[in-house]
Amino acid sequence: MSALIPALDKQPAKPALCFGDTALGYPRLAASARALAGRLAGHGRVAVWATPTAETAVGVVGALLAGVPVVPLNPRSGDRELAHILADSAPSALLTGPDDELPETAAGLPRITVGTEEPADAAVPEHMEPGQDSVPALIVYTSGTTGPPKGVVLSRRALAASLDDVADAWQWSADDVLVHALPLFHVHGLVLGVLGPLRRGGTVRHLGRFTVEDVTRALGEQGGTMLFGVPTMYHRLAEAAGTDPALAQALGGARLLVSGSAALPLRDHERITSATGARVIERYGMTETLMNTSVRVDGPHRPGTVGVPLRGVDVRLVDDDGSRVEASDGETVGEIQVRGPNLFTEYLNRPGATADAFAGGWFRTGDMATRDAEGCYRIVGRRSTDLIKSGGYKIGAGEIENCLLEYPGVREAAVTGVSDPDLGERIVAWIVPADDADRPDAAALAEHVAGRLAPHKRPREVRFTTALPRNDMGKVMKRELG
Ligand code: MCA
Ligand code: AMP
Repeated sequence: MSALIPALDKQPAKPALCFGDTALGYPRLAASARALAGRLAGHGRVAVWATPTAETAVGVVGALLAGVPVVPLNPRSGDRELAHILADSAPSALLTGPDDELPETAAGLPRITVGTEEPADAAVPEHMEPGQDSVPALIVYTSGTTGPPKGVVLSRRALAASLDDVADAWQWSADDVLVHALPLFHVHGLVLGVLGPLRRGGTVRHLGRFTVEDVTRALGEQGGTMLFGVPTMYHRLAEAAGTDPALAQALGGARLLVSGSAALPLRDHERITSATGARVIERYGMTETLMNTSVRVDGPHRPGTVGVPLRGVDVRLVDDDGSRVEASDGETVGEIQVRGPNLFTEYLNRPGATADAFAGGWFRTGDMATRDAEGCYRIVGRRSTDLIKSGGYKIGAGEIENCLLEYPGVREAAVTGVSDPDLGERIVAWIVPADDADRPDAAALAEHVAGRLAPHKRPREVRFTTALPRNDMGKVMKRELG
């Protein structure tokens, strides 16, 4: 019996995974994942080329069955980012689909092609899923304020606890068909969006890429019951819903619309509700903590808040001098700190960073919030201006600044997140050119960052200046930019 995904053994008669025209039932998912698990014996850690495909999902499930930790890779990672993640996590093989083309940086790794065609009755080895819940399951890379991304080690226990907590808050059941178009190299799309439905014994329908038309079809004629998305996606749905009756009907008919990864502006909440009658609920999570709070299906509807702590998660607010904020007045701001079985184990290879992230057993999220009389949390900002959330992706300013500084003709660089109606924040690069009469080309700077790090980390705007505002210590005062 699979402890993480019991439906692999029970095999309910329904699709488990739908990606475009590919649909896998539970018997075929189980057979394909077990066949892969058999091939993974002896591997210490593997990476997966996390395209939005059934192969990625089967690859992750197979590795979980084998007890082999998986590192999901963004297939659009630039050479520098990919080289860093591969060197840091040192996988012994790379799981790919049959047709994936790999860049040179990844081409040296032994490749294991994942199949999804294993016949349901194939004689494949029984899985070897480990018993201990503390065994690492996933290592997900996430950006920090400075330096390259860190690998967040997530145990089997953390995945199971968090998925069961949100199921409790959302009354998520085997009857739900989850629709989404999220990337599979982050927690939102992979853990909530793929392992979530599989743990419930339900169905996931992945759209490959986000379009309003595909959301309409998937929630409408294809019978989806839940939608997960980042605020940028809900913003685009809100823009369209007022003039698109089919979309409004599809959204209005869904059992649950859930937004997360960044704040959904009140205006988008209101536009969706007025066009469709449906309400979007927000939940708050982080790669290191998985899910912490959510508006509950059976609780008060509080748009603009991220709801109440999930069952099993301790949440507190702490002020600047480290004392606990006791007020539940909707006004007093403190840093959100979290404790519970949902937390990560460590940052891979970084004991110092792991120790720094905790205060007396509580994980310091860096998110600032208030709590109201009903216990609902409202996120009001972040401790650091060096963390940017754009399109739901967390992006570290320092990493982009270092990359920009390598570009010929750049003397100084600072990166900020500027409010943007579609992306939440858009990345702006402030550049002091070495020669103001011969400025580097803005599009070439964006291309440089996209190619070295990742396309979503590229500056959407470049502003040239003759000097950056600095304090007496020489630190750039980012709040003065813009
Ligand atoms: C553009 N493109 C480029 C360049 N410019 N490619 C290379 N070089 C360039 N200079 C390509 C892009 O790759 C993309 O290709 C297309 O052009 C459009 O890119 P872009 O404008 O960046 O996309 P977008 O339209 O802005 O994307 C919006 C989005 C996306 C779909 C909402 O931001 C997204 O998927 N966000 C999800 C983030 C997420 O899952 N976060 C979870 C982490 P193409 O057109 O082929 O795609 S947070 C988390 O996990 C925690 C636990 C939580 O709480 O959830
Ligand atoms: P990541 O490190 O990519 O997992 O992003 C985690 C961060 O996303 C959190 O620390 C928050 O800043 C932000 N976040 C996630 N969900 C929400 C939400 N519903 N509202 C506001 N911010 C959110």
